[in-house]
Amino acid sequence: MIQKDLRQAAEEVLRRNDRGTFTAPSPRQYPHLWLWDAGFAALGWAALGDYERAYREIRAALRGQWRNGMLPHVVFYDWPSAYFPGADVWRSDLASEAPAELPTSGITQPPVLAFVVEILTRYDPDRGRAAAFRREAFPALYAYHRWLHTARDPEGMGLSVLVHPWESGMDNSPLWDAALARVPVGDLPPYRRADAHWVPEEQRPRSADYDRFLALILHLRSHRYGESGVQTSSFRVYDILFNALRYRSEEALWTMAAELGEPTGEIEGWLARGRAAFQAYLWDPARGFFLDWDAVAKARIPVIAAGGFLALYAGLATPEQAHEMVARYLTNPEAFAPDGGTRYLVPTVSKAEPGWEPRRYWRGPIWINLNALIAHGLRRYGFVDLAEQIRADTFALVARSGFWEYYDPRTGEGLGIGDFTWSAALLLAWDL
Ligand code: 9YW
Repeated sequence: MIQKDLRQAAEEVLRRNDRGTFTAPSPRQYPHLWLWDAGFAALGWAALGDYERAYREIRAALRGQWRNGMLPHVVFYDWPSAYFPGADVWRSDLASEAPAELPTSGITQPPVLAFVVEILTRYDPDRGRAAAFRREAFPALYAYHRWLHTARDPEGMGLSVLVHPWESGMDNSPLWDAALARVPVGDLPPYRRADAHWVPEEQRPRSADYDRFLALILHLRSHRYGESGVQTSSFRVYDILFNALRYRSEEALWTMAAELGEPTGEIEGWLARGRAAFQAYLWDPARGFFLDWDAVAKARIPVIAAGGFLALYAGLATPEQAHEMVARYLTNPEAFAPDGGTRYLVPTVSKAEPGWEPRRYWRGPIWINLNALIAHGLRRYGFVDLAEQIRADTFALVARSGFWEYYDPRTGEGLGIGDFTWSAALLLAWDL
């Protein structure tokens, strides 16, 4: 159970960040709709009992859908703003598939919406409303997953390829260092980042990263966000977190399809191929961990990052693999576990990685969305005490510092932007 004062504080964050149609991840730093943030925010609204508001959040995300099925990672409600790169950089109007009236980005983000919708409609006490919302959301979710399996599986891997680090949700993770280093920067137009205005620079991605983030957008834009841009992108990776969440969402899609009397055969094919691909390409027997795959280098990415544990969330690890990952890494003080230097679970990246930086964004700090998903996965495999330790650590971080974007695993200090939506939403929805 969540303490009353924490619950109230979390509710206040959601209400402050509520823009009516959508919930800004942070009104100053991220003033538009982000795809996976919208999923987590919807869970928060549901935990407050406001299912109407939760469904409105999902509708706002789905309104950004492209005609080819893609759900963009940013929908630019409330544009213009100081956010960089804004709608004027993305120029979704260049793509014939994009919605005409609503500017969006041209890439996607981790596919959480289908499992979020399944959870919302499972708990909604108004069964008629829940059934109607499933019926309403299902076609868009299905089209999105079909896009993930076609446009985003050009090699027939059974996995979806990412063509921008932002699609992973973990922008500057050390996972991408080698792949990003190969991205040609060329002549970039001059640009001004807005992010470092609100947050100390040492906690944000470096400017060399932003140059490459922008160069990748310009490449995809020059192909009008079509499939030729995906196939020729100098950054192409198969990520565990993304594909595990895709799998979990497709289990949810299957459940919804079965209940709605829709065909389930195609989804069963996706699930079977996804499960096989995790074992064939992503499990690294020597390291005893799931590793991302670099499609340009044609090699596994030898970085131990917390996203690997999401294979447990999706039930994609064998019991033996789960035990090995936990024993070798999660409970190992040289990797993720507290060692006196760090005091909380789960740093985003193993401390043994040369790229580990405990205060810099996705390179080491603790993120509450990953903690919530990892704890769920651990419970699924019977690691109940460890799941409880992550819950206790997460609640302690918030009680100590408030609802920050991320936290220093050594001190518990809040980092990035404050009053961050998903930190509040997932505390409320921890048990959903
Ligand atoms: C950006 C909104 C987003 C998150 C991402 C996170 C960050 C930066 O903020 O992205 O400018 O898009 O990395 O996961 O969805 O909270």
